[in-house]
Amino acid sequence: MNRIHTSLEELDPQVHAAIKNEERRQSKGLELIASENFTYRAVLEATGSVFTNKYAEGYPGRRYYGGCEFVDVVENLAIERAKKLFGAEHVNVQPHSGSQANMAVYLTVLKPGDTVLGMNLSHGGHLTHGHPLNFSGKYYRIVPYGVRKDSEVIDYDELARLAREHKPKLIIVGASAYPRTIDFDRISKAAKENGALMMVDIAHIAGLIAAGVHPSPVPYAEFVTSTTHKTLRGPRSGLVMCREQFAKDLNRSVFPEMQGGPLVHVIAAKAVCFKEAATEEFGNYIRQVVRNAKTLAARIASRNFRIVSGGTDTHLMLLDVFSKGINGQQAEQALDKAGITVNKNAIPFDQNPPLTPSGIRIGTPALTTRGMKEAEMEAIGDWIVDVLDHIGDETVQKRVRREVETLCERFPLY
Ligand code: DSN
Repeated sequence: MNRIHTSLEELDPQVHAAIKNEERRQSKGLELIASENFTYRAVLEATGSVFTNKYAEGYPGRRYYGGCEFVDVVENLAIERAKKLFGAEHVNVQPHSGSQANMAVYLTVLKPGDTVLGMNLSHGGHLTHGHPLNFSGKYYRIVPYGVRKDSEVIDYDELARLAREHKPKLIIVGASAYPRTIDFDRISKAAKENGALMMVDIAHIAGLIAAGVHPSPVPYAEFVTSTTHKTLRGPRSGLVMCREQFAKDLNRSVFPEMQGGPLVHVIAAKAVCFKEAATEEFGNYIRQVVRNAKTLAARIASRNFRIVSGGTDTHLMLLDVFSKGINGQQAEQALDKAGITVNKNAIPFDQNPPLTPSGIRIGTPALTTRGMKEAEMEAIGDWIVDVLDHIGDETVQKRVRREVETLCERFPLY
């Protein structure tokens, strides 16, 4: 028998078992990592489709390989749907990830050594917005901006001052651990006054923007980048939107400058997720994500935990666990034992190192996909505090784990 017809279970029992175990882990635990979600079965089907076999360097209608007629169908669908969803003039759906979406923009408008303003990673920014160990921090001169110490909200005045002082070529906006609405209008004024271009990375809040729950940066920024697997609930991937005037240069930066063949199976899945994100049902989902986050934050705060910036406007919150004498790593590990998955995270002006930071980040997109609502968030808030208030107490962890598993049985995955 031709080995390509053999099932995964038979062909590779070890990989098959790991996938089955991961299915079990995902369904029996509470997934509160703010950047994760449970995607559609349809997206899993598309990413597991025969498009994985296809090379398609180039763009629709202009490929370097034959046999691309159906590739063009899915890429055009993805482009047109994303344009409509976000009101963008031009979209490139080929970046394999959010990092590559950002790199494509930098390659389009920057030269090595150019000055860029980006949000400090320790204030909620992202690795690819200029961290010294990332390509963005190595090839460009990064001037970091951050949040105010008193409010823990972006210091827009300081950002404008830095723009005046450094005259950056590009201002990068967007964050991976920032719970408040971002004022794109205000930042775009600072950009325009100082001759800077603006790029907004909406990876975390793309679903909120698609649903109209967070203001859109598209009217303000020359470039908008995103991932598609967080609040958008699609496949693990990226995209770039830009003004028409940059379209040709951006396309050239993605291919051939940065990538070779696109992942067509993932582009097909992106098309599916953009279609769904335009529906009323998705809007209802996102509104529930935000209600859930607000409820969870309020419940945790009511039990004397400090929430960074006092709460959330979005799908995520940062919890200052160091104010209770524990670090983020201890908190992450204790919650893990209780079946609750979060990630340790720096908080603004953190006094502790990145591997043992002062906070944890908690988000509601995945549990909301499972159908959980305010009542479940209140119970989960109590369990989180019970575990953290009794750090290292295995009896509490085991009790919470049992309650978590009972709750998960009521909200089956797939
Ligand atoms: N690693 C992602 C997150 O967790 O926010 C961002 O790339």
